[in-house]
Amino acid sequence: MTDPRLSELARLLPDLKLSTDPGDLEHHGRDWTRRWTPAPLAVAFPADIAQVQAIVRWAAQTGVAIVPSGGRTGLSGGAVAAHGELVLSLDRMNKVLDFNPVDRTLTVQPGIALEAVQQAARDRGLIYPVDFAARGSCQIGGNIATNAGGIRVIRYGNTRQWVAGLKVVTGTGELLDLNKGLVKNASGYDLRHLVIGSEGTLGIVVEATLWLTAPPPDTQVMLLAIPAMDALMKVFAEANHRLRLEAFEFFTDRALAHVTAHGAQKPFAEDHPFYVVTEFDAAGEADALDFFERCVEEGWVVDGVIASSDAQAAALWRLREGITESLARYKPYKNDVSVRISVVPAFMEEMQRLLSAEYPHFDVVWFGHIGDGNLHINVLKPDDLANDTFVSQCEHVTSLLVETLHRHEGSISAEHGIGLVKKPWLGSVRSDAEITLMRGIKAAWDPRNIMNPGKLL
Ligand code: 2HG
Ligand code: ZN
Repeated sequence: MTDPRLSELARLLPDLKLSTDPGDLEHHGRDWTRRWTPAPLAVAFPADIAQVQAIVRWAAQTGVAIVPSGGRTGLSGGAVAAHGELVLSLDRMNKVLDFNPVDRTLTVQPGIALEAVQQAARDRGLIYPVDFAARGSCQIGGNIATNAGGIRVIRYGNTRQWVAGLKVVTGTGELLDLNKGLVKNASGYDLRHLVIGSEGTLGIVVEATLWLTAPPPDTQVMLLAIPAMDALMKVFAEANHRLRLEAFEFFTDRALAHVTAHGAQKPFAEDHPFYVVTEFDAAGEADALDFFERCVEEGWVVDGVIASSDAQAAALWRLREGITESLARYKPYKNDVSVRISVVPAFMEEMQRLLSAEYPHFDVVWFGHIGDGNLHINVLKPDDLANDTFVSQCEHVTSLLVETLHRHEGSISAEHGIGLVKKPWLGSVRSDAEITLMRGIKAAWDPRNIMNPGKLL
């Protein structure tokens, strides 16, 4: 530890695992955005809350910024450490601490993977229903810090809905114990909800109590081929009316081309412009057939398959969940937007028109949680285009998006957060008065500005 600030930290906490190994700095200094060169000062791996508090107090004294670090699967640069920050990894705080069958709560440390939380719930005959493709790598602390959404929001809501209590270390090193698992607690500002979605800028989640729920009855998974954009939301309205939906996800022919080139099985002999994967309670099997027949009669759906085994259901889901990975090698420029559900068709049509007029050479891949009005738009870099030109053209794409979203009263970030990537556009979704209040809140929780500075605000 040649840096005197690190020597001081090592002296204060002789048992703390602290690394300046170049491999660790590289690995823990970045998230899935891959846009910034990682350059943290060091990576700390605290083992308990007391160590987290001591690290934060040391940081407040020395002025070293902290980047809280979970699974770093984020797509907005929220967990990037590119300016000599201390990465505070929660990897070692990854245990289930308690289960209460009466409250139906699971208390966990923040570094536990989402998939392990889901498994712990299943082992106790219940479910933790927030779910998305990064489940194996992302951590619950990061899910809370970003209010993660995913593929079952339509049924269960975002992470926010499942957080019964939170322990948080603020920017002064103070430990807050928020809400303590209460269902009802009308005692003023709910600070728990301020922390959820704050992207590590207010404090570090060091323990979470999560609500669990009963598993749904058996579900069925269906893949539909859809011939035109305006049919998409008609199919959604019909499905939502007739079925008890668990998920309603869409992707385009471009997305399917990438995911099948990456190893997934092509589902239909013919190609179609749009596809929907939907999952719903199996109890409504007859309704599912009625729904399908109606959609076909109306010409909204031209082909479909219903999974007849768990393996087939998994294969259909892979078509949707494998998209991000299948695009990764193109270093896509990602956008994650939302509009009201009813506005989706008008917004998509307008945006498609603008993009094909201005950037006909771009491979633009649309997919996402269309039943929540949440669309992912990935722009892939053409091989023959210089990286700088690509980035500046993509920033222009984002400006087009921002204008179009503004007209349609949407948001520039639906579920991926603001981080570094969308920071220039925060003002397009939040008023000056809101941003002033947000800055005031940040200053109250983190007066030395050491908690993930430069992200979000
Ligand atoms: C998803 O819905 C994730 O699969 C990732 O939010 C989206 O890669 C993306 O743009
Ligand atoms: Zn998503």
